[in-house]
Amino acid sequence: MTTASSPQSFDVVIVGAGFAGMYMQHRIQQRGLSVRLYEAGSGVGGTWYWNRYPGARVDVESVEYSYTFDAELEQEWSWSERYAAQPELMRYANHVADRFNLRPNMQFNTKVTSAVWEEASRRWQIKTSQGETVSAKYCVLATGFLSSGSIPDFDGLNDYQGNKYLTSRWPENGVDFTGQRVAVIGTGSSAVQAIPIIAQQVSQLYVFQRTPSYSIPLRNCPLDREYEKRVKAMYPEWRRRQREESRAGFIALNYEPAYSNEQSAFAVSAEERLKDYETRWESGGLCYYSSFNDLLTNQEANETLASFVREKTRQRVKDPAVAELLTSQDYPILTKRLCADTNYYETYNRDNVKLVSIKGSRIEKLTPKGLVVHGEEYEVDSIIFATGFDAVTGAVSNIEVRGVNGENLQDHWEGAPRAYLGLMSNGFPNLFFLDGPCANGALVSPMLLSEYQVEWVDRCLGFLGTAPEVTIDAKLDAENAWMTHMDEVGKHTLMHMANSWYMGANIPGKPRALLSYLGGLAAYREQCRAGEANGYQQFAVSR
Ligand code: NA7
Repeated sequence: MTTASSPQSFDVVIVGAGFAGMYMQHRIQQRGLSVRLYEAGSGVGGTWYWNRYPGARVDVESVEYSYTFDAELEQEWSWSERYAAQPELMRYANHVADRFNLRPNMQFNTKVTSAVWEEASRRWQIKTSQGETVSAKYCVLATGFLSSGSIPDFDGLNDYQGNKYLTSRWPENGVDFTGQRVAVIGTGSSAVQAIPIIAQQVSQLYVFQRTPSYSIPLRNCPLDREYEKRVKAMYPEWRRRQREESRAGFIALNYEPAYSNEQSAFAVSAEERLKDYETRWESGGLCYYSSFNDLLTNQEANETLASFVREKTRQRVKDPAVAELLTSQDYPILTKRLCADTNYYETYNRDNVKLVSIKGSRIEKLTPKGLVVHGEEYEVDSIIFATGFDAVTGAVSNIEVRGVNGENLQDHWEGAPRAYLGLMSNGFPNLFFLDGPCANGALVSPMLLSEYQVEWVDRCLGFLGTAPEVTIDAKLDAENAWMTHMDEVGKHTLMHMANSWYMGANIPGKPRALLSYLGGLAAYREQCRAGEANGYQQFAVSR
């Protein structure tokens, strides 16, 4: 019974109403357990709720980037475009929340500020920004790996008197840049999507590029209804292929690949290789992730694709000097997130767009009127920070999480996050991560990964049963072995050659460490299956 002095109690508290948190909640509700989901935003959708910048859209085909767990949902929902834009993804998230009756157990505009394990009750004591304390037998952190937006600590940041916008916290009612002089800092996925649209409104756009991305044309279009019919008829088989055969959790359905992660780039002739790259270029999007199997492990193989993409890029840009800046990548392709764009490079052919390279240099300072680079001041009405995220660990580190003996999760993660299968950290019983560190969020479609993890956690709760004091904790040995395996797999890739968010290298002071498992979805599923086999022997279960 809850009294004025005892906290409200739930079987499960979930943090985050993105796609992972929503599905987790659905499974918990189906299990008949009590659940409360806390969400900082005022609605569902997670990353799509916050990232409303112009041009925001998914770059995995929508028929693949959607829930797979409910056949009726799959059949009834119809996407309007090959790659849905943010508003449509929000409609989908809201549809799911209503269809599965999730809202009554959700509390919006509420951040979880701390989660502290109480040994005596074997429960999590959870505090929120609304001043509540609740208790939960299980806590699931579905906080997302790209949710803690980052603005670098530029000199003079607060001196600037114009408008400041962060792509990942875009104003709900949009922004009209008509006639303005605007600066965009950053050229990652968000900037690559936003720049072509913003350029059409502004009088002058300055893009400040530190590291050029590699970008492939997205080739978005209205969703062909015949194609949709074909997909819907074949969904069970295609979903199986996504889960069991793909490395990345998507198979680029539109493109029936000749080579699908099964052979080296050098197992075919140069002509055949080029033909594959050309076909994928025409198909668009991220389908290079399912190309040859050594692109991420062999620098020479990687260069065959990188040089192909650089050459294609040069053809899109009229001014050779600008093209040179846009193709001066000094890291292997795919070791930073590949971008997929609509007219990104062509935008630099406009008279009102200027690319300013700060490679090897930096933004010196912000002034009341603009920003200074190479000693030159650029006066602007607005600055857009497309500067990325404190990825993977950022959102979790904003919560004070204390486990057994009061150990702080951040101390346990000092140097690098640690989590067995990316699901649980030793010393933090009954606490699960979804789409968190040490799983393969970096290179696997988050939709597929989080669905799999949710189902894993759900099965685990079924195994544990309903005894009130039951606990589960990843054994330290298992966690250590997983970290060793993760490093082993990562070591054989080229990932360490780029300063990416995959490596925590985009945030000054963040320890440089591989944050994701790079073994591919099928291998990850296999490891997770092994982790639950034999009665969860890699876990300490106490009843
Ligand atoms: P990204 O991909 O991390 O891009 C951030 C961009 O901001 C990138 O070009 C950075 O350059 C740039 N940046 C960051 N800090 C600075 C400073 N101090 N000065 C200049 N430029 C800076 O974030 P996005 O939001 O675009 O995309 C994130 C993910 O969302 C993406 O991977 C997809 O999974 C979807 P850098 O490359 O670090 O030199």
